[in-house]
Amino acid sequence: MDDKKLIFSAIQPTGTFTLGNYIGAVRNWGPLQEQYNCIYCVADLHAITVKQEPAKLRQNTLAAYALLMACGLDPERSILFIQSHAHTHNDLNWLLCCNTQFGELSRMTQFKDKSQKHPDDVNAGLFTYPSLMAADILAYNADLVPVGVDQKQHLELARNIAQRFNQRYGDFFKLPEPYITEVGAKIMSLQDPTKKMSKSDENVNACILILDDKDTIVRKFKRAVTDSEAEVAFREGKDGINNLMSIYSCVTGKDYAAIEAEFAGKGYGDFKLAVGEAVADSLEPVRTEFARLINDKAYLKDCYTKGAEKAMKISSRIVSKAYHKVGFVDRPF
Ligand code: AQP
Repeated sequence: MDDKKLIFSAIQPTGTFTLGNYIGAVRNWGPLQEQYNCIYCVADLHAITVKQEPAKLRQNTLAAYALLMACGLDPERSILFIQSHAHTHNDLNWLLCCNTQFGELSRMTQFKDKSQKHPDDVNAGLFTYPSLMAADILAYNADLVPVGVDQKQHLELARNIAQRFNQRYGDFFKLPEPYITEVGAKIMSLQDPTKKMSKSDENVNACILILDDKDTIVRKFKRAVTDSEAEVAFREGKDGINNLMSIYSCVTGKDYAAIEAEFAGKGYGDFKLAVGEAVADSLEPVRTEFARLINDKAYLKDCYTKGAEKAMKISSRIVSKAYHKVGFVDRPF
């Protein structure tokens, strides 16, 4: 690789991407290919920290891979692969687990949220998720990690783990920096705007899936929870409207003042319709490209095979060095 900075990011195939995943993360990944060396993966290992139906997981993983391409990731310009195809992530995870404290993992908001959501399956993988996430990033010595604001805490932990490893074994890992866009870093649920929009939300009206058709998108926005006022304005206490304004701003490029002026004297109904239509229109090219790609399984396989080969080439060198640092006898093969 040349001297461009290296970007790493990943997304779980726990369902079709939401508008939150798209605005907060994935749609920003394509343009980064211009300036950086980029490595992106479909994080199927992370997905099984919550129960998944095997056939559905396989299907969702391929769909997520095709969706990343439909959202602008080019497998010729980026390394685009499926996480479980690079065993180096798990190899490094063990070293990092042994450099991660129980207390640190217990403080993770995602662990607390997900263990509350799935009280019958608070498994060790869910607990050590941030260590595997650190391994994903450190296996490539990535400089920057584009994520939504909800992942910032995990990234800070990844830096602490890397720092601890470096202190014990000598400088080795780069400390990765988060790369978070200003607007749209956290898109909230349409049904409970105090909660983030999530793929795995059981309420179908809470999230916009990027493959939803236009009618569905418009209908979901019409049902979005707002407040009892009627003024389209961005202010404290108006969580629902603030969320819709942030979404509208992200897809149209208009700032809040322009949006307030556009909807002055109009009701929430007009505003919700405008947001729905703008979102649906902006997602149309993604839907069309996805429909084309998902039917070309041979092409997808060729892309993810080459992606895994490239990912393994970089990460196996770094992970072997980390194994050596820790004091393991070098692998004979
Ligand atoms: N609501 C959101 N707003 C902005 N960014 C978001 N991201 C997720 N939700 C929002 C960003 O999307 C990227 C990929 O996320 P992920 O699939 O790895 O895991 P997640 O954060 O747990 O996403 P979900 O949709 O909530 O999945 P489930 O329901 O399976 O847990 C990350 O960069 C994340 O910041």
